[in-house]
Order: sequence, then C-alpha cells, then structure tokens
Amino acid sequence: MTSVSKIAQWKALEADAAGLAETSLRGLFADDPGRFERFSLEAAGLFLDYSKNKITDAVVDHLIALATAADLEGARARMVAGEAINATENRAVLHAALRDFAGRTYHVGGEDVSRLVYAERTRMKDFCGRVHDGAVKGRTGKALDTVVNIGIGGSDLGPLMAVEALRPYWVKGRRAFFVSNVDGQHLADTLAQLDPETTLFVIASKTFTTEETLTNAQSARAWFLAQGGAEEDIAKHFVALSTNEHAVAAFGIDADNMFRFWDWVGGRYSLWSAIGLSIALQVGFDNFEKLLRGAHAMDEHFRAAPLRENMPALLALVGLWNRNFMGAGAHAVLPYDQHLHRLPAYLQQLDMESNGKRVRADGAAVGCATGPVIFGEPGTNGQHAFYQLMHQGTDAVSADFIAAAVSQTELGDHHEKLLANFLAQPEALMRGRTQEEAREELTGEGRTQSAIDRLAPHKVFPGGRPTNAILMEKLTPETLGALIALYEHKIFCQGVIWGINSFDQFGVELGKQLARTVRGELAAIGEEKPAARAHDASTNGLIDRINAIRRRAEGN
Ligand code: G6Q
Repeated sequence: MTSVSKIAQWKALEADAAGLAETSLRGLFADDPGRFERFSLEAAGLFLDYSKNKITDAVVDHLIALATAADLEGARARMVAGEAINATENRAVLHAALRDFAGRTYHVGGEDVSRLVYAERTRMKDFCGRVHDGAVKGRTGKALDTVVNIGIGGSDLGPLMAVEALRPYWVKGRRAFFVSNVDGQHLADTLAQLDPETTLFVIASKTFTTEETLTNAQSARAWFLAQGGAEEDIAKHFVALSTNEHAVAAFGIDADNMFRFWDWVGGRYSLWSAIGLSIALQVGFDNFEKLLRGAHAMDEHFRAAPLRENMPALLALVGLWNRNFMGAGAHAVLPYDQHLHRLPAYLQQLDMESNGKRVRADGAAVGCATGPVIFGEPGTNGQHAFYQLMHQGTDAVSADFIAAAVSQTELGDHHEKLLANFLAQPEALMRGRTQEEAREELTGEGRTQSAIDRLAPHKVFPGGRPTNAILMEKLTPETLGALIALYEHKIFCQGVIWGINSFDQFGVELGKQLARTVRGELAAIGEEKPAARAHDASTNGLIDRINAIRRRAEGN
C-alpha cells in the first residue's frame, strides 16, 4: 500500500493548487456564471452548495480520480457487504444495516444480522409504546415520564444531539436528561430535578465497562434506593442498552430490561441502534423511525450515486482538498439553528475520533495531514466570538454553514434575520475586502487621509476562505437523519482516501487505562497516602498537592 500522497493523482492536485495560487475565489465566481449550478447538488432532502471552495472543474476531476485510485467505490461495497473493514478490531461496520428499509439482508460471519436488528427494534417500539401509554409503571404505580440517559461518548453525544434537535417533536409532558461526566456534579445536579417515582434510568454502554458510566449508574442506583426504592424495584426503573449481557446482569439489570446491539456498531455510529432508545422515548418511536428513514435515504444515495454526483463523496473530497492542498487545519461546523446546538460536539467526536489518525490501516505513516480539528457553535453566536479568526486570522479555516429555510418555530422576523446571516457570512468569507475597498469605505465615512492610511490594513479581509452551505427545507426527523448519515459517509470516504481505519479509537482507550493507575494513588478525603513516585515529576507533584489539599479540606 503506497501513501496516497505519493500517487500521480495527488501530484496533479498539488499542481492544481500551485496553479491557483494567484487566482481569487471571488475571481472564479466573476468569471463563471454557471459555478453555483455546477458545484451544487441535492439528495435525501438536503441541498449542498460547495461552489464557495477554491475548486475548478479540473480540481474536481483530479479529486474524483484520486478517490477512484484509492478504490473508494470498492471500499464502499466492502463496507455494505459486511466485511471486517475495521481491521484492527476485526469487526464489520454495518450501522447502515440498522436503518435499512429496502429489505436487504446483511451478514456478519455468516449470520443474517438484519433479523436481529428488526427483532430488537420491535422490542424498542413495544417498550416505547408501553412507557408512553403508562403501561410501564414505576414502583408506586405511577407512569414514567422522565428518562435519564447515563452514558458517555458515543453512548451520549448522538442521542443528546438528536433529542435537542427534535425539540418540537417531544412527546408532551416527557422530560429527558443526559448524564455523562464522571464529575459527580453532573449527576447530582440532575438528580435534584427528579422524582424517583416517575424516573427511568437508561444505562447506555456498549461495553458496560466504562468507568464514568458505571460510576454514574451505581450512584443513580444508590440514590434510587435511598429515596425509598427497594432492590426488587430496580427492574422497574433501570434499563440497559449494551452489547455485554454478562456485565449488564452483573450490574443487576435482567435480560428483559436490556436492549441489545452488536460489535459491528461503532460507539459513535450507534444512535441508530438500541442506543437511540432515549431519543425514541422522548420524540416517540414513529419519529425515531423517521430519523432512521432519513439516514436510509442518504445511504441509498451514497451507495448508488456516481462519485461526481455523490453528496458524501463530494463533501469529503472538497474537505480533503481544503485540508491537504489549501492548508486548512481546522474545520468549523456552523448550524444556523439553535436546536442543532450539540451538532458541533457530536461531529467533533464523529470526525476527530474516526480520522484523527497518523498511521494507515497497514501500520505505516500516512504521509499527509489527516482529519482537521473540528469545532463550532450555532450561528449567529459564533459570529460574535471566533469568526474574527476565520475572517482575518493567519490560518485558513474551512466551514460548513447549515440551515433550514423554514424554522421549526417561526417567531416574527427572527428566521429571516438568521438566514440573512447564514448567507452573508460565507459571502464575506469568500469575497473578502481589498485595500481599495477598505479605503473607499473609510473615505465614504469621511475619514481623514491619515486615518485612512492607519486603518485600511486592519479593514482588509483576504477572502478565499472555503465554505459549504447545507440547506434543508426544515429540520425534521428525516432531514436530521440524512444530515448525520451525510457526515458519517463523508468521514468514511476521507478515511478510505487517506488509507486509515476510521473505525477504531485506541486514543480513547488510552484514557480509560491511564486513569485507573492514578486513581489508586489519589487519596480519599482524609486518607494518608505516601507520595506517589511512579510518574513523571509533574504528575507526582500534582498528586501530592491534591492529596495534601484534600487532607486539609477534611480537617476544616
Ligand atoms: C465511540 C467511542 C467512545 C465510546 C465511549 C463509551 O466510538 O468508542 O466514545 O462510545 O467510550 O463507551 P461505552 O458505550 O462502551 O460505554
């Protein structure tokens, strides 16, 4: 396997980038009235405009050739065929099977997993129905109107993001909370808002070994018992979402209260599985199924459309162009939609955990930059914060602007104002402002010549900052599903071209190991512990200091 940066198609793109060095994006628009039509497309209820990237037809041709040389189409076929493309963990990658409505069968190790998926989804549907109509009762006979999802990472970010995004679809009278952090304040602050008689704890953990989740789950259990619940009432108030039946049983949750998924569902790709139970409970199972159907529509597009008309592939390719040839080390996710306020955090995990890798699947160095730093905030809030750097900073930052033409919640002229910003910011990032324009503007303001000379450099914007616009009619369960699937496939395509395995996460596992060692060296409050010596001087010094402060605090 050769590093992608060594092949002829890569060299062609390097030559394209060099050839465009003196060309402005503004100029590309001025010279080509058909640019928007050519560099935009529609799929699964989403419209993508990628014309505000510094690309030409030749660049797109060379990007497609690069993807073809990397056998993107072959990799796509291998993924949907259930091959163990997650080679480091020897696992298939079949989250698309969780939302297949085309009647396809998917096999893993000879087993038809489509039947398992359907059976588990039916159990979820049945459970949601019984919770919603009050047939599932708490220990005192009351209906359960509150869900607390206890999970972290992939077992938290997806469901939380989707529940927030679908706020107008919430089942009336229901409440959902998400507890992820091992910081006890997260759980304590949540418990303070709960009625133990009407609360259902959903313990979401693929492995059911994650320290944060098990600690929170044990504390929630202790709280439930302290509030008057008995051991035999646990079954009425705790359910588990997991792949690990033994660990779930050891925690004290019986098989009837467990919803299963499988090792071929990656944590950050799991909201479509039993991990979506908290979504289904909050927005209703029908809306959860619509979310799956929206993702399925994007899957169908992704698997069938030729690369040149393939939205995830094109989004991946312009992203790769910006990352590897235009020097953009960071990528902003900017939803102009308050209900998508957790989308940047969700995509941060999806992208950075998948493509934040420095070796190829065969263990050799990648040889080029891989996944960018992902960050973001909802518009317009980000405009009053970090957009300054995007407009005038020294580093190129690419961005996705995301909006719905119709708001979920129309209120006066708020949405027109929001959309005006959604349109104006990418235009400004693309156009920039020249010296002459800056001077003209200052002259128009009646400034003196010396003020103009002094201020003009500060008012210059280089422009040419690459952005995509993703537009939908309205944020619905279907369009949200399509949007998430779009990003999943985009990330997959980039990983294939870079030659990395996007589906493992050894960096996450390191954190899980390291904390265990240090935990044994931190004293409980009031406990005397000898100074730890097993680490570097900095870690030892901090351990000693924390132990001393906690001993003192106990003394007070
Ligand atoms: C996701 C990662 C990671 C994982 C969490 C929680 O792809 O593997 O974020 O989701 O570490 O793991 P559990 O679901 O096993 O508790």
